[in-house]
Amino acid sequence: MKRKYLVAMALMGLCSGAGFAQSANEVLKPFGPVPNKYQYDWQQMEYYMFIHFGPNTFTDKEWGHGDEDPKVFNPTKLDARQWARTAKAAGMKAIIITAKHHDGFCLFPSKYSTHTVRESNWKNGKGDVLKELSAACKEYGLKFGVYLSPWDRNHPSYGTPEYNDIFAKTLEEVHSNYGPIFEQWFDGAKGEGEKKQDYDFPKFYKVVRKHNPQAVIFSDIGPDIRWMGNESGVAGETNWARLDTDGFGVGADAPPAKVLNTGNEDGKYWIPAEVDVSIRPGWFYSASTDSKVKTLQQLESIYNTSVGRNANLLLNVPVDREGLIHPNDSTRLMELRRYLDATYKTNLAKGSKVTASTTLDNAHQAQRLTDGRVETFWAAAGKEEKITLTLDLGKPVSFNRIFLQEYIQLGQRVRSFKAEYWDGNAFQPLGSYTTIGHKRILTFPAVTGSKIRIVIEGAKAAPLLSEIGVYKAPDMPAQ
Ligand code: FUL
Repeated sequence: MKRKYLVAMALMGLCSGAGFAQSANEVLKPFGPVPNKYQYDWQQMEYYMFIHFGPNTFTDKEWGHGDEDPKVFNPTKLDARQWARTAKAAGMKAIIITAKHHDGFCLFPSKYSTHTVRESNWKNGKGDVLKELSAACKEYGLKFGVYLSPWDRNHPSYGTPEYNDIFAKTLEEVHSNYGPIFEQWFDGAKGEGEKKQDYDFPKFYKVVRKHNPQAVIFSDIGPDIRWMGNESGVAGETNWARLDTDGFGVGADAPPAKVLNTGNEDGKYWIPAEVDVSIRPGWFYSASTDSKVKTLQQLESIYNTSVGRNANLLLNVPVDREGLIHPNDSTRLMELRRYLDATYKTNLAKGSKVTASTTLDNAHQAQRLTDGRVETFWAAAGKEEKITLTLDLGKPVSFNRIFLQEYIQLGQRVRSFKAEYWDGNAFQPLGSYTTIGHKRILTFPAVTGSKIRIVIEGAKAAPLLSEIGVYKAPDMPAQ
């Protein structure tokens, strides 16, 4: 009896140390926290625009004091359709604008402030930037999002208990008048040594959920999307979409930047990272940075260290004093678009023969990895120690990018893997890597190979991958 039991165990691979087979129910059950529908939809967006605009644009400041004359805000040719057209042509999926930055100035005629577009000369005080931009986004099929800074250096009630009500009402104005809103951005910056104010975030979240239940809420620690700990565009090489937030807060109370950068491997909540970075040295427009717009090389690198590291990219393109996106910025955005299109036009893995050392069942065959659909996936038959996926390209092909995607709807599972290519004689290493998540882009100098091998060396549960792509990025044009 005992012997039979051991034989059966060995047959199932249970004793072998090579891992163990699991039932489909086990493999396909969510592992740890998983994205809700809105977080999942948000993750598919990958790349969208941030716009910083307000009195700072006209005073050449990054942080306005709140005592600026509202009349300084006077764009002469403001055209929100030009912004939306540019974002669309850049391949971005949305625009998030600073409806209210730290100086308190509202880009809409708020009832709860006397420091708004209404007090400016722009359109004789009759203008409303949010109205124009939300309409332009609809026209161009883009989603619309808002940044509102809780820190307010202008509002007289800031620093008193009433301020939380005022801020909640301001949020309500925005969320009830300009929706649908896909993302609410809460800034963690808060003037140290200035007036003290404890923010009532639960109250603010309630307002957002009531009017735009589909909106994802961003702050240092979520609840839906987290900051990734720096403003240079570089998410952690290891990047879990999970975070432990119990006992933490926004700003000074946030987890260390290093933790936000990588997430927590066993974090209790699904809180993926968003990379916010500016195309110029500052967040607001300044003529002094016209010649300092990031290069194509820098932008592609940022794309790889954000979208390519399981994060979404929120790229700031500040509007200038005329109320337009400056040609230097839009030229660069188009260069990046062309470069990415040229890179990802042809998936060299399409049509290749894909095999796996383990496969759960017919419905989850390795061939699914190249069907171009994130909804279908290959599933391993269990959490084995070493799992090999081999792509036979049929002939030697030159490539310098590989991307992989996990089927994140059932959790983030892969913790380490390596990539290799067949040079005709042997498998040669491309590199060793850690997490995958929604998307991982591997970049390396071009190699020529007829096969690619992905070896998953560590997984927290049976790995589920939806896509693998192989590409050749063109040479960077001389800068
Ligand atoms: C920071 C702010 O202080 C900057 O001005 C900018 O808005 C950036 C996106 O977030 O915390």
